[in-house]
Amino acid sequence: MRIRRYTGKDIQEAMLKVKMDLGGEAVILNTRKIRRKGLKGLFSKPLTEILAAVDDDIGQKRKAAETEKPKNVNYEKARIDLLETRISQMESMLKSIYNNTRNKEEQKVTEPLEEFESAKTENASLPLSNENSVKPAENPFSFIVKRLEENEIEPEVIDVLVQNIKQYAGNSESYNEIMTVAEKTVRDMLGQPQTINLRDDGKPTVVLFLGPTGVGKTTTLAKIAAEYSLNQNKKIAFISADTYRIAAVEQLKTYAEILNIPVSVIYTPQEIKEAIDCYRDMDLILVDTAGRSHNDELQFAELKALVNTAEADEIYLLLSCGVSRSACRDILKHYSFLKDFKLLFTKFDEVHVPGIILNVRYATGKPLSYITVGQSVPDDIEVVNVDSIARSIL
Ligand SMILES: Nc1nc2c(ncn2[C@@H]2O[C@H](COP(=O)(O)OP(=O)(O)OP(=O)(O)O)[C@@H](O)[C@H]2O)c(=O)[nH]1
Ligand SMILES: [Mg+2]
Repeated sequence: MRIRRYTGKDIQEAMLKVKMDLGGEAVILNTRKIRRKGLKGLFSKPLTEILAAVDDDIGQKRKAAETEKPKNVNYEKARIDLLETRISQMESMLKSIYNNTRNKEEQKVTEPLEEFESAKTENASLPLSNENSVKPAENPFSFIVKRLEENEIEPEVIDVLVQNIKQYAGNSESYNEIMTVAEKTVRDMLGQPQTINLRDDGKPTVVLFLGPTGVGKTTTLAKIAAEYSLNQNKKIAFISADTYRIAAVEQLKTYAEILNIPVSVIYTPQEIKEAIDCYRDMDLILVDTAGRSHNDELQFAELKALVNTAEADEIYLLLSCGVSRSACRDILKHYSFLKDFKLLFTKFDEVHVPGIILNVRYATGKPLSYITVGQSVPDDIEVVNVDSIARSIL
């Protein structure tokens, strides 16, 4: 048995060295992170060390074979082996993701009661001990209510959910069945997310971003612009209606420059029509608005005038996931003058509970859309994943 240590900047590099030296038959005895010696080590990333062994017989045969082969062929072979291993790992990962998604899709298309029935049959085929092993000691409804409360769901929403779950679950006493129904009920309440619906009559789609100060309007607009211009090859223009602060216009102009998107700045609500008209050859016009305090009546009146004059195709109301329930109720009251809008939640990365999403969705009945998960433009934005939110709420 030959035992050797190999180091690399990561596990892949160290494994490549093991394979090159000992071959595919090598056994990994241990892996650990180590630091380089001396001062340098304190400031650099740790290395990965692998302790590997190979049977002497195999080692001898390999040595003999090696002398017959040129060194670089050997190196290439090891690289190919490693790549093959990685590809097969990726294949099995993709397969399991595909199977999971397919199962969820199949669940999604079934009606509540049908799904409940199918959950019943699925669970019936499970060994009895399996169901018992996941069944908590407490009543499933107490558990559900506790989870909803922990996620800061409004009491009124909890009542509605529990009523619906009871209705769909009938007289079932099975924990698994009730939880399946509960998840489906929360998913139904969240509804399907809707993203920007581009017009198909050759005219640009005008989208307005509204929301409290600092919620992330400008950053989110830049993320969406990047997606549509870089990935979907759409022609985009920005309009900044945020003239309260010079810095705000500059912020948008910086994104516009990076993305090579034209910007115009308007100073009164009446100018918006003209600005939209200038961009009639574009696919998408994104309008950034000033973060106005909803407690400032004058500023808010101007915002209402802007909304009325713009006649935008879509309006996104941005809300930070970190806002308290009472502040959120107050914000929604002020924006209740909006008729049609979609809900866009920001700063999801800063919270631990997604309750606000369900609360606001219930209170407004408006569709969910995107969710932002960090400060990075353009990466930190996603379409709301209703399944994962429902799962995490329960
Ligand atoms: N952690 C986190 N920070 C975010 C997110 N989105 C935006 N921010 C940060 O929030 C701050 C305000 O973002 P802006 O885009 O300027 O917000 P705004 O709504 O345009 O602000 P006003 O124009 O002043 O009303 C910036 O520091 C952003 O980087 C997010 O999803 N997560
Ligand atoms: Mg802004």
